[in-house]
Amino acid sequence: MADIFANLKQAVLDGDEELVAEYAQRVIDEKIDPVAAIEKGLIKGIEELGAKWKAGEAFLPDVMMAADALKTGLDMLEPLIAESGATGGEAKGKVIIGQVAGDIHDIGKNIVGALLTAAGYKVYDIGIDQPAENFLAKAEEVGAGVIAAGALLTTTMAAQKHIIEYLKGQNVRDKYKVMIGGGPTSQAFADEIGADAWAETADEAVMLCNKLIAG
Ligand code: B12
Repeated sequence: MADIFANLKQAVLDGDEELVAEYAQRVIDEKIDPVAAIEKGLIKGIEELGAKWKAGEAFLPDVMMAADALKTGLDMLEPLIAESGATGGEAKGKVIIGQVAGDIHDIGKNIVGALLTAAGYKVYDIGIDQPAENFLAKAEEVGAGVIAAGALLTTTMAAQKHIIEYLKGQNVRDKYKVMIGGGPTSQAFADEIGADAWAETADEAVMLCNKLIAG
Protein backbone atom coordinates (compact mmCIF):
# COMPACT_ATOMS: atom_id res chain seq x y z
CA MET A 1 0.00 0.00 0.00
CA ALA A 2 2.76 2.43 0.95
CA ASP A 3 4.29 1.60 -2.43
CA ILE A 4 1.37 2.82 -4.44
CA PHE A 5 1.28 6.10 -2.50
CA ALA A 6 5.01 6.60 -3.13
CA ASN A 7 4.48 5.77 -6.81
CA LEU A 8 1.65 8.27 -7.09
CA LYS A 9 3.78 10.93 -5.43
CA GLN A 10 6.70 10.25 -7.80
CA ALA A 11 4.46 10.25 -10.87
CA VAL A 12 3.11 13.69 -9.87
CA LEU A 13 6.66 14.93 -9.25
CA ASP A 14 7.59 13.72 -12.75
CA GLY A 15 4.47 15.33 -14.24
CA ASP A 16 3.64 11.93 -15.76
CA GLU A 17 -0.10 11.91 -16.42
CA GLU A 18 -0.16 8.39 -17.85
CA LEU A 19 1.57 6.89 -14.85
CA VAL A 20 -0.68 8.79 -12.45
CA ALA A 21 -3.70 7.40 -14.33
CA GLU A 22 -2.25 3.89 -14.18
CA TYR A 23 -1.69 4.05 -10.41
CA ALA A 24 -5.05 5.75 -9.80
CA GLN A 25 -6.67 2.87 -11.68
CA ARG A 26 -4.90 0.46 -9.35
CA VAL A 27 -6.27 2.38 -6.37
CA ILE A 28 -9.75 1.91 -7.85
CA ASP A 29 -9.28 -1.78 -8.79
CA GLU A 30 -7.70 -2.75 -5.50
CA LYS A 31 -10.24 -0.75 -3.47
CA ILE A 32 -7.56 1.27 -1.74
CA ASP A 33 -8.78 4.28 0.29
CA PRO A 34 -9.00 7.12 -2.27
CA VAL A 35 -8.61 9.86 0.36
CA ALA A 36 -5.37 8.27 1.57
CA ALA A 37 -4.16 8.00 -2.04
CA ILE A 38 -4.84 11.70 -2.52
CA GLU A 39 -3.35 12.85 0.78
CA LYS A 40 -0.37 10.46 0.98
CA GLY A 41 0.33 10.29 -2.75
CA LEU A 42 -0.90 13.07 -5.02
CA ILE A 43 -0.64 15.96 -2.54
CA LYS A 44 2.80 14.88 -1.29
CA GLY A 45 4.04 15.04 -4.88
CA ILE A 46 2.83 18.58 -5.56
CA GLU A 47 4.05 19.74 -2.13
CA GLU A 48 7.54 18.40 -2.76
CA LEU A 49 7.64 19.99 -6.18
CA GLY A 50 6.37 23.27 -4.71
CA ALA A 51 9.30 23.23 -2.29
CA LYS A 52 11.70 22.57 -5.17
CA TRP A 53 10.16 25.43 -7.13
CA LYS A 54 10.63 27.76 -4.18
CA ALA A 55 14.26 26.65 -3.88
CA GLY A 56 14.84 27.29 -7.58
CA GLU A 57 15.30 23.57 -8.33
CA ALA A 58 12.14 23.30 -10.44
CA PHE A 59 10.38 25.69 -12.80
CA LEU A 60 6.85 26.86 -13.55
CA PRO A 61 6.33 24.44 -16.50
CA ASP A 62 7.32 21.54 -14.19
CA VAL A 63 4.69 22.67 -11.69
CA MET A 64 2.08 23.05 -14.41
CA MET A 65 2.73 19.53 -15.69
CA ALA A 66 2.65 18.13 -12.16
CA ALA A 67 -0.62 19.97 -11.44
CA ASP A 68 -2.16 18.49 -14.61
CA ALA A 69 -0.96 15.01 -13.67
CA LEU A 70 -2.38 15.45 -10.17
CA LYS A 71 -5.73 16.56 -11.60
CA THR A 72 -5.90 13.46 -13.79
CA GLY A 73 -5.62 11.36 -10.63
CA LEU A 74 -8.06 13.55 -8.72
CA ASP A 75 -10.65 13.34 -11.50
CA MET A 76 -10.44 9.54 -11.38
CA LEU A 77 -10.60 9.26 -7.58
CA GLU A 78 -13.15 11.98 -6.80
CA PRO A 79 -16.19 9.95 -7.91
CA LEU A 80 -15.22 7.22 -5.43
CA ILE A 81 -15.11 9.77 -2.62
CA ALA A 82 -18.44 11.25 -3.61
CA GLU A 83 -19.96 7.75 -3.73
CA SER A 84 -18.77 6.99 -0.24
CA GLY A 85 -20.77 10.01 0.90
CA ALA A 86 -23.96 9.12 -0.93
CA THR A 87 -26.30 9.00 2.02
CA GLY A 88 -29.42 8.67 -0.06
CA GLY A 89 -31.16 11.09 2.27
CA GLU A 90 -31.22 14.84 2.72
CA ALA A 91 -27.95 16.69 2.31
CA LYS A 92 -26.49 17.98 5.59
CA GLY A 93 -26.42 21.46 4.16
CA LYS A 94 -25.50 23.45 1.07
CA VAL A 95 -22.03 24.88 0.59
CA ILE A 96 -20.78 27.30 -2.04
CA ILE A 97 -17.10 26.87 -2.72
CA GLY A 98 -14.82 28.85 -5.00
CA GLN A 99 -11.42 30.38 -5.48
CA VAL A 100 -11.38 34.16 -5.04
CA ALA A 101 -10.87 36.78 -7.72
CA GLY A 102 -7.37 36.76 -9.21
CA ASP A 103 -6.57 33.26 -8.03
CA ILE A 104 -6.48 30.25 -10.34
CA HIS A 105 -5.14 27.61 -7.94
CA ASP A 106 -7.87 25.02 -7.59
CA ILE A 107 -6.37 21.74 -6.41
CA GLY A 108 -6.88 22.38 -2.70
CA LYS A 109 -10.36 23.78 -3.25
CA ASN A 110 -11.32 20.71 -5.30
CA ILE A 111 -10.15 18.40 -2.54
CA VAL A 112 -12.09 20.36 0.07
CA GLY A 113 -15.16 20.16 -2.17
CA ALA A 114 -14.75 16.41 -2.66
CA LEU A 115 -14.43 15.71 1.07
CA LEU A 116 -17.41 17.92 1.89
CA THR A 117 -19.44 16.00 -0.69
CA ALA A 118 -18.27 12.73 0.87
CA ALA A 119 -19.35 14.06 4.27
CA GLY A 120 -22.89 14.52 2.97
CA TYR A 121 -22.98 18.17 1.92
CA LYS A 122 -24.40 19.43 -1.34
CA VAL A 123 -21.45 21.35 -2.76
CA TYR A 124 -21.74 24.00 -5.45
CA ASP A 125 -18.30 24.71 -6.90
CA ILE A 126 -18.30 28.05 -8.71
CA GLY A 127 -14.71 27.61 -9.91
CA ILE A 128 -11.62 29.80 -9.92
CA ASP A 129 -11.08 33.56 -10.13
CA GLN A 130 -14.54 34.39 -8.80
CA PRO A 131 -15.62 37.85 -7.63
CA ALA A 132 -17.58 38.27 -4.40
CA GLU A 133 -20.82 38.86 -6.30
CA ASN A 134 -20.70 35.35 -7.77
CA PHE A 135 -20.33 33.70 -4.37
CA LEU A 136 -23.40 35.54 -3.12
CA ALA A 137 -25.44 35.09 -6.31
CA LYS A 138 -24.97 31.31 -6.18
CA ALA A 139 -25.63 31.19 -2.44
CA GLU A 140 -28.90 33.08 -2.91
CA GLU A 141 -29.88 30.95 -5.90
CA VAL A 142 -29.54 27.60 -4.13
CA GLY A 143 -30.21 28.72 -0.54
CA ALA A 144 -26.79 27.75 0.80
CA GLY A 145 -25.79 28.13 4.44
CA VAL A 146 -22.03 28.20 4.03
CA ILE A 147 -19.75 30.14 1.70
CA ALA A 148 -16.21 28.72 1.45
CA ALA A 149 -13.58 30.84 -0.26
CA GLY A 150 -10.02 29.81 -1.01
CA ALA A 151 -6.91 31.92 -1.71
CA LEU A 152 -3.39 30.63 -2.31
CA LEU A 153 -1.64 33.92 -3.00
CA THR A 154 -0.83 36.58 -0.44
CA THR A 155 -2.13 39.08 -2.99
CA THR A 156 -5.54 37.41 -3.29
CA MET A 157 -6.22 37.07 0.45
CA ALA A 158 -7.64 40.60 0.28
CA ALA A 159 -10.43 39.21 -1.89
CA GLN A 160 -11.54 37.00 1.01
CA LYS A 161 -11.89 40.11 3.12
CA HIS A 162 -13.77 41.73 0.28
CA ILE A 163 -16.31 38.88 0.22
CA ILE A 164 -17.17 39.55 3.85
CA GLU A 165 -17.40 43.29 3.27
CA TYR A 166 -19.58 42.69 0.25
CA LEU A 167 -21.97 40.49 2.24
CA LYS A 168 -22.19 43.21 4.88
CA GLY A 169 -22.82 45.84 2.21
CA GLN A 170 -25.67 43.73 0.83
CA ASN A 171 -27.10 43.29 4.36
CA VAL A 172 -26.82 39.50 4.19
CA ARG A 173 -23.78 38.86 6.39
CA ASP A 174 -25.88 37.10 9.05
CA LYS A 175 -27.47 34.79 6.52
CA TYR A 176 -24.22 32.97 5.75
CA LYS A 177 -21.35 31.33 7.55
CA VAL A 178 -18.09 32.17 5.79
CA MET A 179 -15.18 29.74 5.88
CA ILE A 180 -11.83 30.60 4.39
CA GLY A 181 -8.70 28.57 3.62
CA GLY A 182 -5.58 28.27 1.50
CA GLY A 183 -1.82 28.42 2.06
CA PRO A 184 -1.16 32.02 3.18
CA THR A 185 -4.30 32.31 5.34
CA SER A 186 -4.41 31.74 9.09
CA GLN A 187 -6.74 31.81 12.07
CA ALA A 188 -5.42 35.28 12.90
CA PHE A 189 -6.30 36.50 9.40
CA ALA A 190 -9.75 34.90 9.61
CA ASP A 191 -10.35 36.67 12.92
CA GLU A 192 -9.11 39.95 11.51
CA ILE A 193 -11.50 39.90 8.55
CA GLY A 194 -14.40 38.50 10.56
CA ALA A 195 -14.69 35.08 8.89
CA ASP A 196 -16.63 32.42 10.80
CA ALA A 197 -14.03 29.70 10.33
CA TRP A 198 -10.58 29.01 8.96
CA ALA A 199 -9.53 25.54 7.87
CA GLU A 200 -5.91 24.56 7.41
CA THR A 201 -6.70 21.25 5.70
CA ALA A 202 -9.58 19.65 3.84
CA ASP A 203 -10.31 17.33 6.79
CA GLU A 204 -10.54 20.33 9.07
CA ALA A 205 -12.83 22.08 6.60
CA VAL A 206 -15.31 19.19 6.96
CA MET A 207 -15.10 19.24 10.75
CA LEU A 208 -15.61 23.01 10.87
CA CYS A 209 -18.48 22.87 8.42
CA ASN A 210 -20.21 20.38 10.72
CA LYS A 211 -19.74 22.82 13.58
CA LEU A 212 -20.94 25.83 11.56
CA ILE A 213 -24.07 24.02 10.43
CA ALA A 214 -24.81 22.63 13.89
CA GLY A 215 -24.21 26.00 15.53
C1 B12 B 1 0.35 23.85 -8.15
C2 B12 B 1 0.72 25.31 -7.99
C3 B12 B 1 0.45 26.18 -9.06
C4 B12 B 1 -0.28 25.72 -10.32
C5 B12 B 1 -1.80 25.71 -10.02
C6 B12 B 1 -2.53 24.62 -10.76
C7 B12 B 1 -3.92 24.44 -10.22
N1 B12 B 1 -4.78 24.01 -11.12
O1 B12 B 1 -4.25 24.64 -9.08
C8 B12 B 1 0.14 26.83 -11.33
C9 B12 B 1 1.40 26.39 -12.02
C10 B12 B 1 -0.92 27.19 -12.38
C11 B12 B 1 0.46 27.98 -10.38
C12 B12 B 1 0.46 29.31 -10.75
C13 B12 B 1 0.92 30.34 -9.94
N2 B12 B 1 1.46 30.21 -8.70
CO1 B12 B 1 1.36 28.57 -7.67
N3 B12 B 1 1.66 27.04 -6.62
C14 B12 B 1 1.35 25.79 -6.81
C15 B12 B 1 1.89 24.96 -5.62
C16 B12 B 1 3.19 24.29 -6.06
C17 B12 B 1 0.99 23.88 -5.04
C18 B12 B 1 -0.42 24.31 -4.65
C19 B12 B 1 -1.27 23.10 -4.40
O2 B12 B 1 -2.08 22.73 -5.23
N4 B12 B 1 -1.03 22.39 -3.28
C20 B12 B 1 -1.72 21.16 -2.94
C21 B12 B 1 -3.04 21.48 -2.23
C22 B12 B 1 -3.78 20.20 -1.88
O3 B12 B 1 -2.72 22.16 -1.04
P1 B12 B 1 -3.36 23.58 -0.68
O4 B12 B 1 -3.66 24.34 -1.89
O5 B12 B 1 -2.56 24.19 0.38
O6 B12 B 1 -4.79 23.16 -0.07
C23 B12 B 1 -5.00 22.63 1.21
C24 B12 B 1 -5.26 23.71 2.26
O7 B12 B 1 -4.64 24.95 2.00
C25 B12 B 1 -6.75 23.82 2.34
N5 B12 B 1 -7.45 24.67 1.36
C26 B12 B 1 -7.11 25.00 0.10
N6 B12 B 1 -8.03 25.72 -0.50
C27 B12 B 1 -9.04 25.88 0.38
C28 B12 B 1 -10.25 26.53 0.28
C29 B12 B 1 -11.12 26.54 1.36
C30 B12 B 1 -12.42 27.23 1.23
C31 B12 B 1 -10.75 25.90 2.56
C32 B12 B 1 -11.66 25.95 3.72
C33 B12 B 1 -9.52 25.23 2.67
C34 B12 B 1 -8.68 25.22 1.58
O8 B12 B 1 -7.16 22.48 2.11
C35 B12 B 1 -6.31 21.88 1.12
C36 B12 B 1 -6.21 20.40 1.33
O9 B12 B 1 -5.75 20.07 2.61
C37 B12 B 1 2.11 26.08 -4.54
C38 B12 B 1 3.19 25.78 -3.50
C39 B12 B 1 2.60 25.25 -2.22
N7 B12 B 1 3.38 24.48 -1.54
O10 B12 B 1 1.47 25.53 -1.88
C40 B12 B 1 2.44 27.30 -5.43
C41 B12 B 1 2.17 28.70 -4.92
C42 B12 B 1 0.84 28.78 -4.21
N8 B12 B 1 2.10 29.46 -6.17
C43 B12 B 1 2.68 30.63 -6.08
C44 B12 B 1 2.77 31.57 -7.14
C45 B12 B 1 3.62 32.80 -6.87
C46 B12 B 1 2.12 31.37 -8.36
C47 B12 B 1 2.09 32.33 -9.57
C48 B12 B 1 1.91 33.80 -9.23
C49 B12 B 1 3.39 32.08 -10.36
C50 B12 B 1 3.62 32.97 -11.56
N9 B12 B 1 4.69 33.70 -11.46
O11 B12 B 1 2.86 32.98 -12.47
C51 B12 B 1 0.90 31.77 -10.37
C52 B12 B 1 -0.39 32.43 -9.92
C53 B12 B 1 -1.55 32.26 -10.82
C54 B12 B 1 -2.80 32.85 -10.21
N10 B12 B 1 -3.20 34.03 -10.63
O12 B12 B 1 -3.42 32.25 -9.33
C55 B12 B 1 3.25 30.88 -4.68
C56 B12 B 1 2.40 31.85 -3.87
C57 B12 B 1 3.22 32.77 -3.02
C58 B12 B 1 2.35 33.64 -2.21
N11 B12 B 1 2.29 33.37 -0.92
O13 B12 B 1 1.71 34.52 -2.70
C59 B12 B 1 3.35 29.41 -4.12
C60 B12 B 1 3.18 29.30 -2.59
C61 B12 B 1 4.72 28.87 -4.57
C62 B12 B 1 5.88 29.57 -3.88
N12 B12 B 1 6.39 29.03 -2.81
O14 B12 B 1 6.33 30.59 -4.31
N13 B12 B 1 0.76 27.51 -9.14
